[in-house]
Amino acid sequence: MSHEIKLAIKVVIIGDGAVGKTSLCRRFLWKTFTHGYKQTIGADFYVYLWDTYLEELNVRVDVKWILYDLAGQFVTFQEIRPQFYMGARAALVVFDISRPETFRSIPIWIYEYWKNVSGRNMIEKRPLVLVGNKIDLREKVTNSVPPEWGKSYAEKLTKSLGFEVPYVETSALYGWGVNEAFKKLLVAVLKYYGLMDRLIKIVEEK
Ligand code: G3D
Ligand code: MG
Repeated sequence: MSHEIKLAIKVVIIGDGAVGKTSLCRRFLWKTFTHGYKQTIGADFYVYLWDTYLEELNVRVDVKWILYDLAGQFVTFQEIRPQFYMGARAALVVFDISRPETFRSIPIWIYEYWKNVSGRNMIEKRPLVLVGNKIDLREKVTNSVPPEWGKSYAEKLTKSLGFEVPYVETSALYGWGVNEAFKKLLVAVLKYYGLMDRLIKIVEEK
């Protein structure tokens, strides 16, 4: 018999403009979703119910994803930035493998996420998944970011943080790796907040 847990997770999708944040959300949300566009807060906001199965634990997880997707107006957005991040349990930090400068911005985005997430003006190092998007363009550009760069940066973060930061490559265009990115994000959240241990206990007790 499998077990079921339910949880709601607020996630921020961050990274430079045009790396594919909105496309990744849309690709992930293909089944059922509600979409409320809030121009005044400079972000798109989606709620998506995702019923998934974690093979390792024989557990069904019923997730309510609350996705905050930063819209284009970078400058206008500066003042309300803290509200966007506040309370996020995790982040998808996205770059475009066909534009190396978007990879170099990653530390700035991570810092901004950690700085604003607690709402108490202090750094709180919460979980994230690093996403290299647009891998369908890898053969088409000359100076693409190789997979090793993404992997090695995620490994560096993992070592310094003491919790795993996965690296996933995606193509929002073709749907490659998108579900995997969200599954890794889910496991990262379960591990970081101690829910994985509780789940293992529940499964073992049965
Ligand atoms: P953003 O939300 O991060 O700003 P968008 O990015 O999702 O709006 O995407 C920016 C552009 O990149 C769009 O181009 C989109 O179609 C394209 N794009 C997003 N993901 C992929 C991908 O995986 N592969 C490729 N080849 N293109 C992608 P347009 O020209 O449609 O505005
Ligand atoms: Mg967008």
